[in-house]
This record gives sequence, C-alpha cells and structure tokens, in this order.
Amino acid sequence: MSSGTDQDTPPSASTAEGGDLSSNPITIPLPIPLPIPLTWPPDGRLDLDWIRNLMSVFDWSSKNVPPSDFPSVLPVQIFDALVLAASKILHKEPNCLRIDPDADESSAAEVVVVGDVHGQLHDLLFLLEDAGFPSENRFFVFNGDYVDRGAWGLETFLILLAWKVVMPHRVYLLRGNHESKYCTSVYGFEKEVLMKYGDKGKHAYRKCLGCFEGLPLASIIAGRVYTAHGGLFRSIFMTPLKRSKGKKNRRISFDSEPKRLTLGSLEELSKARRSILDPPWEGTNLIPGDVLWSDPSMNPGLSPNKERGIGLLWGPDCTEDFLKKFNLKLIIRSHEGPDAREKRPGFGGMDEGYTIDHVVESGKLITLFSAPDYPQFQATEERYKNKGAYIVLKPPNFDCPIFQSFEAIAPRPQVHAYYDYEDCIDSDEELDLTSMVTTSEEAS
Ligand SMILES: [Mn+2]
Repeated sequence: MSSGTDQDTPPSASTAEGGDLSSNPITIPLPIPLPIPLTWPPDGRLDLDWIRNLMSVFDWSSKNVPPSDFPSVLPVQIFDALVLAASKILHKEPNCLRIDPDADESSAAEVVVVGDVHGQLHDLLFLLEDAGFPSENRFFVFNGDYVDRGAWGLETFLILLAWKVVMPHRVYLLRGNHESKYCTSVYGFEKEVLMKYGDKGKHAYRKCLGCFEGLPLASIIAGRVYTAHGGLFRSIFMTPLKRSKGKKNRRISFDSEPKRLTLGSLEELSKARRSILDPPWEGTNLIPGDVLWSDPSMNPGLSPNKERGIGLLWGPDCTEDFLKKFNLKLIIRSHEGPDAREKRPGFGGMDEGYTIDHVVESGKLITLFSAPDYPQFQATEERYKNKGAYIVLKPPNFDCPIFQSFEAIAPRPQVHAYYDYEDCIDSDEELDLTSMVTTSEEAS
C-alpha cells in the first residue's frame, strides 16, 4: 500500500486473531499496521484466519484503495498461488457433485445454497456472516454467477476460491453462465481484472478463465436436491445434428434442429465435456450450455430457449419427469434476477430473492437469486430494490427449503462500472452468439 494517501484508517482494536467464527467479517478489526500486502502462509496452508483476514482486507480495500492499486493489496504472486490451488481441486471434481451431509436428525448438519452473486462483495460478506461461515457441519453450494455487473467480481471470486481451498469438502462452487469468456468480456469482469492487475491483467484474466473451465456444473444434495445455475438439460442421443456445411457461415437456426428434444439423464450429464471457455450452442456438446443457460417455462415440454439463443425452456411436466426419474424432491436453480423476471409474465418477481416456479407431484422447482438491489449499475433512477436470498437445507431429508431473504448492504461504495451499462442490454437475453465463437488464437 502506498502510504501518504488520505484513505480511511481501518477500525482500530486489538487484532483479527482469536475472534470466534460467528463474528462479523465486516467489523472484524484489522491489525495495525494493515496486514497488506497479503502474503501466502510460509507453510503453504491456508486456514480460517487467512480467509477472515482476506475478507476483511477486501472489504476495507473496496472502500479505500483505488482499483489500480489492487496489487498492493493482493500481489499477483499470491493471486496466482490461490487460483492455482483452487483450480487443481475444481478440475478434479465431477460434473455433478454428490453432497452427502450427515442425515441423522440429531446431527447439526446443514447445507446453505446460494444463487447469483454478481460481484456484490459486501452482500456476499453479509450472507456468509448471516448464514454462518462454512464449517464441519455447514456445507455451502454456490450456484454460479460470481462475477460481472458488480464492481468486485474479482474479490468475490477470490474469497470463494479461498473457502474452496480451505474446506474443499464443505464448500462447492458450481459454474454459472457468467463464468465464461463471452460473458466476462461483455459484462465487466475482464475489464475489472485488467484494471486491477494492470500489466499483469491479461495474465490474471487468463488464470480466471482457466479456473472457470474447471467449475463443476451441478450438484445433488443428500440424493434429493438437484442444483445448477440454469437448470435442466437435453439428452444428446435424441438430437442428431443438422448443421450447415460452411463452417464459417454458421447460422443459428433452431428450426433446423430435430423436432424431438428429450430430457437428458444424470449419466449423460456426468459425461459432458465441461472444460470449455464458452459452452457451445451447437454441435454435440450441448449439455453444459443447457445446464448453465436454460430457464423454466409455464408451457409444457422442452423447447429451444430462443430468447437467450442458447439452452432450453422446460415446462412443469419436465420438472416432474426429472424429479421422478431420479428420485428427487427439489430443483434449486438461479440465473434470473429482477430484470429478467420483469419480462417473464406468469413467473413471480424476484423481490424476495426467490420464487417457487413449478409445484408438481414429485416436488418443486425453485429459482434462487442472492444479489440484493441488483444490478449494481443501472441506467434508470428507478431500481428493483429486490432482496437477495439463500436457502438452508436440514436433516434428515434436506428437501424442505428454509428461505432467508436479506437486504443489500447500504450504502454501497461509490465506484465506476467496468462495462457500459447504459448501452448494454440489461439482461443476458438477446446475446450475440456470433461474438461467442472463440478464435483459436484467443483460446489459450
Ligand atoms: Mn446467469
């Protein structure tokens, strides 16, 4: 940290050490002098104290340090070490995680499920404090969309990676559609990283993309709850490809797709190739794009998601089929905030951070959104003022969702956006698929 700036001094008090885990990360006093730049532990082992310090420092630096001074907070070597440690773990995980907490009714085990976060660092810190930090008895499943739109996607993502490294069997990070090259190049995360790491920015961004490719796609909790960012997916056996011959002139024409779309199985999900910068919307590897981009519909059946240009729409009958076939009770997906829901007649708004979309014989489909007062940057004066929510699942069955809604932390630090939110389309809809084609030189 360059001295001599007129930044706020952190709250004074003893030290950050020794407090109990339930203490508020936002008010954990920072030692003086400030523990920055952050360092890697000499023995290479991250622990809870390291994460608590990381969260406190990021909370403080987000309010006091210009983005271009970020390396004085987290030097690129420490960034590299953290991303590498997390990447190694993530890439080894299966596409669909099996999470099996102690189902004994007397056990204190619980699973916290979290929806879209979108770089809203302070709201994530609040959520972690409110739900209680990950622990032996408290699992976390994050449903993706950690970055973009909000101004602290990098801090948000790194905090989650740190939790993953320290508690790999308690904290699970799934991939969202924004954990991709295409989305991060349009909605701010790429520019954010370039701004925060300067001449090392491209390097840092590439490392993040490599990590995104490792993120698993879905989870099954206690054998009863399926979670994924977008939701359900097609069977690839039933969709032989009709593709125009000229590869250079790819046109997106759903009409040329086979008439019969059918739901995919968990076995097919397990075999999908997820390690791709942008899930393809055509070809044979369509399951990752479906899982990350699909939306529920009130109309029965499976159909191409024409609004988004990738993924599917699935009806209540598909929710029922999927739950029944795999003996599940609940689907928890995310992916739709208040802006998306504004354009979806028939569906509930995101005012409370969640909606119950389908109620069928075998169970329910829920949309969960954890970014309150979203989006951070908005061209209009009028805001959605939505709450965020997380879900707690408890033994013995982990299939009765307890909803916890929460307000945004206010005031949010005033910072500049990393994307042109006035001109940018204000949801993921109508995305320009042609710009998603990754050229070979870019795909490093
Ligand atoms: Mn999304």
